[in-house]
Amino acid sequence: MRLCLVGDRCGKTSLLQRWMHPHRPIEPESTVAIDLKSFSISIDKRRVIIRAWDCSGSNAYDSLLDKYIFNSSLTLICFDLTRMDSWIKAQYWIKRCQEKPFCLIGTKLDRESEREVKEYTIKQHLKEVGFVLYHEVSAYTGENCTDCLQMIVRESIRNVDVFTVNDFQDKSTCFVM
Ligand SMILES: Nc1nc2c(ncn2[C@@H]2O[C@H](COP(=O)(O)OP(=O)(O)OP(=O)(O)O)[C@@H](O)[C@H]2O)c(=O)[nH]1
Ligand SMILES: [Mg+2]
Repeated sequence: MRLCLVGDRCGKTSLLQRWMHPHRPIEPESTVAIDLKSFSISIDKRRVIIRAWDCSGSNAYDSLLDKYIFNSSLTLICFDLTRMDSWIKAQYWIKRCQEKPFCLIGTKLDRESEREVKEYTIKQHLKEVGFVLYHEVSAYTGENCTDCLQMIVRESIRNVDVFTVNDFQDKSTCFVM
């Protein structure tokens, strides 16, 4: 399954680190251009391989990202719940990704007291653009991270073909392309 993470400097790499290594401390470094990360998740007795394009939040790379978005099963549009400018950038990505499936993710839920983007504002906007998946997570505490990933994978499995690779002894192994 191919994911593409976009959004400004809001915690995309940290979220991926949390998904890949649930028990390790987060050690993010600002991403230069685009990183490819691969990991797997067990879901409904299947092993799903995930390949994630982790895109830099710097505006300098925005023009390069169309082909990664186009070639992904799902784009994860991320934004920082504690910064209004991050939400404005997310709205830009929502407009740009409207032709493809996407999911919206609000980060830094652990800083709820500093929240600038109200849930009501987000939901109103989502109503205007039609139904999209929306999650709020904290990579720091791990809150909602696993649930969010499971829902993303389940939703993608419903939308794309699933191939069982016959070469594998374990017939429960599935690759979602
Ligand atoms: N409080 C809090 N801070 C976070 C969380 N996730 C990330 N951060 C902080 O947010 C900053 C950016 O994190 P990154 O994971 O590098 O963000 P990014 O979106 O990958 O950034 P770029 O690669 O530059 O686009 C770092 O200082 C992180 O420590 C979180 O869940 N809670
Ligand atoms: Mg990054």
